[in-house]
Amino acid sequence: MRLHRATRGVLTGLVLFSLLFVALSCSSPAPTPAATATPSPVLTPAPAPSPTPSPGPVEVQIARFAFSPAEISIKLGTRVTWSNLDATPHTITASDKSFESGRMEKNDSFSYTFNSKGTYEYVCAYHANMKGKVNVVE
Ligand SMILES: [Cu+2]
Repeated sequence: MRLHRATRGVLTGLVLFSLLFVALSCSSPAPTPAATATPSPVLTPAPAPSPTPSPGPVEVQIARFAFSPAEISIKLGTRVTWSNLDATPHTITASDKSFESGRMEKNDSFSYTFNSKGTYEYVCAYHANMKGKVNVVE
């Protein structure tokens, strides 16, 4: 009898507790504060590269024992960069000796800025059949 009463008491407690819980959860929702507009860090765009009046650089690849493109026409003051993609070493050797890269291993690059008008022929010092030409115009 005592046990039964105790059980009833526990059950009543449970019911009351659940009711209380339901009542609490059903109570009118407290006004949640509007999400405060925290100033998120503004991503400032990277400064635009200053306009360069000089013509852009020109790339020439050295691949499979050939210059590509083999002949280019550029404006005065243009910087040309040759990159050796071959596993074999090459050179950029001007016929008039105005520029000379020296031995270029794979992935080496060599740059030269053409500040005089004219036609520049060049070869690879190791492979005479590798020929290239740079036409420098105004
Ligand atoms: Cu070569």
